[in-house]
Amino acid sequence: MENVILVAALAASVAYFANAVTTKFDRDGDGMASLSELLIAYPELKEELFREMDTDADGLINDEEMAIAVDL
Ligand SMILES: [Ca+2]
Ligand SMILES: [Ca+2]
Repeated sequence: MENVILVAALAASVAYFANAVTTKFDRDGDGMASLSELLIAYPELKEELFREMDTDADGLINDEEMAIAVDL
């Protein structure tokens, strides 16, 4: 039971961290990071890598996709 609580707390903190990261990149306030927004922070970012991060291929990195990316 304690493990379940620990995992839940861990997942919540990762989600919070990813949300903070996404918000940090977000310039237009839509809560998601576009390729151009990420390029401001990471001019070296390859479009190929962005496409890999963008698992639902909508052209934007949401919190969930950011969480997967930062967990690499
Ligand atoms: Ca945005
Ligand atoms: Ca996406």
